[in-house]
Amino acid sequence: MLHLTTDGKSFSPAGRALLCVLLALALSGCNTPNATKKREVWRFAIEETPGSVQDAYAKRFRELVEERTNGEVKVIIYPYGALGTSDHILEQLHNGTLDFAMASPGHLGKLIPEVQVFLLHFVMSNDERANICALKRPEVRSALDELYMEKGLRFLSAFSEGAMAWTTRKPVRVPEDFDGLKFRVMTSPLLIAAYEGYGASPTPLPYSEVYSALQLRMIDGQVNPVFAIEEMSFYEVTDWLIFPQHAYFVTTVAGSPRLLERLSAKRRAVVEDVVDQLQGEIETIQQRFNRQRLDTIKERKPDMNILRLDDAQRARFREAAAPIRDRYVQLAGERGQRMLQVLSAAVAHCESQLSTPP
Ligand code: 6CS
Repeated sequence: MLHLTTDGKSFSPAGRALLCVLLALALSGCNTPNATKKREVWRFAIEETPGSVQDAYAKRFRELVEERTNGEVKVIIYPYGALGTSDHILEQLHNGTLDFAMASPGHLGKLIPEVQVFLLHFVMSNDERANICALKRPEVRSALDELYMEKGLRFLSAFSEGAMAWTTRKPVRVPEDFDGLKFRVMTSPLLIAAYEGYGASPTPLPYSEVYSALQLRMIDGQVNPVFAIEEMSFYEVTDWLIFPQHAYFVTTVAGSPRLLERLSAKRRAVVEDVVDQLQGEIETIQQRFNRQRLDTIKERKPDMNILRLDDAQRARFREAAAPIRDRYVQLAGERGQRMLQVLSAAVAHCESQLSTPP
C-alpha cells in the first residue's frame, strides 16, 4: 500500500520505492513484458493500393506474424505509390531497404526473364483450381527458388490474383480487332511481343499511369484482373470488359536475403508457416474480390459492355499466341524452356488430378 506522510511533504520509504518503480515503468512506456524489448520491424511493400488482393495478403501476413511473434515483430505495409513504382520497390528489396515485397512477373521479368513464363498466354489452365494447385507444386517452387536466389532475392510464394480481362474502347473478338489498338501492358518485354503478335501496338507503362493514359486517349485498352479494373477505375474510361480466358495474373512474394539470412531458425519458421497458410487463404480472398468487384462495375456502369469470348474466338487467339513461346525461349534461354516444361507439366498433373474421381 502506498503511504503518504501526514505532513504531505514526503512519501514513506515503501511508498517512495513503489513510486520509483511506477515512474520507471511510465517513462519507459512499458506496461507489458514485451514492450521492454525493442520491437523488430519488417517492411513489406505491395504493388497495389489499399483494398486490393495484395493489400489483403499483406494485412493477413502482418496479423499472423505479429500474433506468432507475440508482438516482438512489427510489420509495416507500404501500399503502391508510397515507395514508387514496381521497379522502385524491387530495387529497394534488392538493396535491403525493404524486407518483403510483391514482385509481379509482369514487371520482374526484366530482372528474371524466366518468370515471364507466367505471362505466356494459354499456358495456365482454364480451371483455376488447377492453377492454384500448380503454383504450390514443389518442382515449380524449387525452380523459382533457384532463379530468385541467383538474382539476390528469396522466393517465398506465387499465387494467382485472378483471370486477366481486357478493357477497351471497342470490342475485341478476334486478333484482327487488335489491329492498331494502343494497348497498355506491364513492363516485361514478353508482353510487348505477345500483344504485337495479336497485331496491337503495345505500350508498357507503370500501373499508376494507366488511368490517365486511358483518359487522355494515349492508349485504347489495358489488361488486368477484374478487382484491379474496379479499384483503379479503368472501367470508367473504357467501354468494353472482355474475358478472353487466356491468362491469369500471377504474382510472387519475395524476401530480402539480408533479412532472411540473419533471422533465427524460429523466426524463419514463422515466415515459412505464415506464407504457407496464406497460400490457401489468398485464393479464396481473390476469388471473392473478383466476383464482388464485377458486380460493383455492373452496378456503377450498367452500360459497360461485357463480352466472354467463345471457344472459336479463343482458338484464334491461341493460334496467334503460339509463336510467342519461341520468343519467350529467346528471352529466357534454356532455363526458361525448362521453367515452361516444369510449369506445363505441373498444370497438366493438377488438371488430371482434378478430373480423377476420388
Ligand atoms: O498492371 C499492373 O501493373 C499491376 N496489376 C496488378 C493487378 N497488380 C500489380 C501490377 O503492378
